[in-house]
Amino acid sequence: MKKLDTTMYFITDSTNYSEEEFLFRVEEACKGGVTLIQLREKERTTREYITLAEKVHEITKRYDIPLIIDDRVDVALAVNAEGVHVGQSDMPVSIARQLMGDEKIIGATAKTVPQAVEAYEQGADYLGVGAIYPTTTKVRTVLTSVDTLKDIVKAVPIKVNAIGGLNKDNIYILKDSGIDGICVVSAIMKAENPRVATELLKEAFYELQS
Ligand code: TZP
Ligand code: MG
Repeated sequence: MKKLDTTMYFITDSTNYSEEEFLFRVEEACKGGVTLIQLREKERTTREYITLAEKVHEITKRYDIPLIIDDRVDVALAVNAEGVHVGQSDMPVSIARQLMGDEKIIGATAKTVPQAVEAYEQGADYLGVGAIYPTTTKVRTVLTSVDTLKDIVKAVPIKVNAIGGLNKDNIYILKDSGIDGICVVSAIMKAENPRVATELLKEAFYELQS
């Protein structure tokens, strides 16, 4: 696996966009400097998921940004994506690791220290922890406190990203939390200009880390 950079992790949501507009936005985010991209599709058939993933992968490869597929190891393998992300009700990390091999990136969702430790022990490369703030993105989640986030950072040696309702104006609460990066959907996906939004968000995160 190439060195994993989770600093500015963009998770997509194609809902409400034409394919053309969606792919344009993904490419603009690439130009803005996202370091990792997750294709997250909840409504599509397997065939549709694969077709879209191939198109997104064509873009991300041009920018040398690893593509992570949400939930579906089969889709990740089918398009030779760089990794997969599994939640608590998806395939266990240990099985995903067996199927994907050692070279691929495996991410997991964790909301508690025991979940984080389990995912790490089973072979996860990074964790997404949240939701830190309430979110407008369609997801079944509960809020995770910044204290729990900090405990998770201390409990595992892998990368830990915060997620949920994050934008450039509210990430200040993550200062000194020890996280490696942030995951965002709306802050980039729904931005008037996804490229500029990515640049500003990245700048805000670097400022936070300094
Ligand atoms: N998991 C926890 S919150 C969330 C996911 C997938 C959605 C985050 O979306 P947004 O738009 O950045 O709040
Ligand atoms: Mg999932």
